[in-house]
Amino acid sequence: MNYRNDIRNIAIIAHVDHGKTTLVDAMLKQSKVFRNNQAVGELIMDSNTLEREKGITIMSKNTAVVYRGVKINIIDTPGHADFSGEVERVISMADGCLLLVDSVEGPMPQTKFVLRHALQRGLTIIVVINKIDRPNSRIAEVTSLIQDLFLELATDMDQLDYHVLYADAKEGTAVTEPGMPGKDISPLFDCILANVPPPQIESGPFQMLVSNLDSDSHKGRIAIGRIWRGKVASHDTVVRVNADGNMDYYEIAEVLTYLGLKRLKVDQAEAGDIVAVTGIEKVSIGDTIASPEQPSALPRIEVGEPTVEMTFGVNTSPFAGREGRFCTTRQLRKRLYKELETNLSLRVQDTDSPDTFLVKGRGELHLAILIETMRREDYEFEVSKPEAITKVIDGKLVEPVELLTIDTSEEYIGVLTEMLSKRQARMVDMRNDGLGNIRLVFQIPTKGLLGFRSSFLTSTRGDSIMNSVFLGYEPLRGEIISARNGVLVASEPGSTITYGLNNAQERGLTFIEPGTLVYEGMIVGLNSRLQDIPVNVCKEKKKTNIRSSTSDIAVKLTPPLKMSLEQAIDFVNRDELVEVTPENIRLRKKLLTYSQRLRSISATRLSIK
Ligand SMILES: Nc1nc2c(ncn2[C@@H]2O[C@H](COP(=O)(O)OP(=O)(O)OP(=O)(O)O)[C@@H](O)[C@H]2O)c(=O)[nH]1
Ligand SMILES: [Mg+2]
Repeated sequence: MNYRNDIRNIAIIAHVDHGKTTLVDAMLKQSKVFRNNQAVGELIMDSNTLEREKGITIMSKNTAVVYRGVKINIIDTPGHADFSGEVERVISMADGCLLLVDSVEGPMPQTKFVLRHALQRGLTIIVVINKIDRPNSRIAEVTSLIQDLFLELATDMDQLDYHVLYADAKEGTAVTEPGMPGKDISPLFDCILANVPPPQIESGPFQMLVSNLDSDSHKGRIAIGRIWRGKVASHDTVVRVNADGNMDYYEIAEVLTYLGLKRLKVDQAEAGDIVAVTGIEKVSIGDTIASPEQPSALPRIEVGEPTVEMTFGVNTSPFAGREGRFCTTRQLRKRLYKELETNLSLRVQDTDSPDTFLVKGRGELHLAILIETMRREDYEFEVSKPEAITKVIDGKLVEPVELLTIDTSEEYIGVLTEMLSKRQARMVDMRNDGLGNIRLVFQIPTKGLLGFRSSFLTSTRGDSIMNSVFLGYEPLRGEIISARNGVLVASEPGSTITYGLNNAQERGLTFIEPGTLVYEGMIVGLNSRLQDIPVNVCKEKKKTNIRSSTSDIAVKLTPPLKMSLEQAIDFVNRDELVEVTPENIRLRKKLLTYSQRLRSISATRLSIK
């Protein structure tokens, strides 16, 4: 075995928001990959529009810096549990990981998930306690909690011998001892060079595993991955081995390596490096690209199973086809199946209805991001309420269960525990830091968590944080009765009028403004009672000849409650749908007319009897 001393490959892993992408900023800025006058901003690697809007990383991405003559390939990963598949997908390119932990929050559920994964793969871990500048940072306590986590998860003794650094990623500094004044990020670079093993390489013909895909309008599809054996140059003939073990031949067009935010064209690249190659039009993640001399496949990338499913269907509302460019079954189907090439933890299935597809993901956010992406690409479609995916293990029907962590204050303990017990949650831990900050930990079936986020945010007035990670499967328990109130349903099509909306506001909250086009069966508000009721929001005030002194005073409407896509998905019940178009997100009943809904209710009652 040989080593490439001129390279280190590291992945940055952590719980959501602990500062991974900010740390990459610091490494990039210090290694002077930008021109002096270049305005680069923050969270440089979060380049996708949705990532910038939401301030979270959704997709793993590669970059590289050179420090003391050594190239450090860096892989930034997302911290949100719904995108765990991204971490599982790229971690195989690395030999070491930087495990970031927020100096206030300490290790969180996703910290444990990613650390377990990295340790199982035998990667060298460097712990970086980040955000040490935060006023209430508790470095000593967090250090000991991390130690406990290693004791629990380590698969061999050597793994307990990890290095710890302390960073203020925002400032771009890292130190080896707490309390030391920070100068720059070089202690982190030095630690990486000294402790992360250089890539081991096998000699022999070329072999690489495709861990990521990109595309370019000129270069076509770009396959990204680590070279495990041999070398590759442009014009080389290679074999692609796909999931079924089938092989086809291609000629490599270009070989590119990473530096800063750029990909540089190189004559050739060798084992140990992370490269991007073009010219292989039909490549998928997990495929092996190898020399025809020895075209053996590397083990494919395994990612965890999806836990939540919902249907995506052709828009069947009376407004269908008005706002989107891609609205047909064929277009919807093609787009969904294309997503599978890069979104490894997603599954798509045809259903009995040719216009509807079952889409399975790792959580509501995972599916919501796909919906939002498609909407921005001009697709129009409808989606159902997300449901937890049950399966059969050893002849028993089981359902996914998650660990839910809530950081809140004392005053909300009562309301939260009551809400959660209705959702079949069981409290497993409660900690008070003595200052009124509480951390509650629950075990909860995924189905209980669906639809919880919006009521959580309203009942804690937005100042609590919730996080959940997949735990495993447990025998299926009974249904959860929906705690949501009924809805206000438009009874007539037309354009909404202040007068009609004002009448609706006497019944509950409304979701739309005057002048909005509605159709019969569209949901326009939330009732203050449990039943759904039809309301005519297009109703005009009757004109009379007699002017009354009071009734003509302009009515003042309460501003409507506008839902985001995620809130809309979280809100709907089984007999409802979310209509998604590039311009609007509408909520509707599946059955549009009042008489259809009445008939369906009496049919259900009859079948219960
Ligand atoms: N005070 C302080 N804030 C920091 C530090 N590092 C990051 N932040 C802030 O923490 C927030 C989250 O930072 P990100 O770098 O996006 O975190 P992340 O781990 O990449 O998040 P995900 O990719 O979504 O999991 C941002 O508002 C940063 O400005 C730090 O050292 N100190
Ligand atoms: Mg990030």
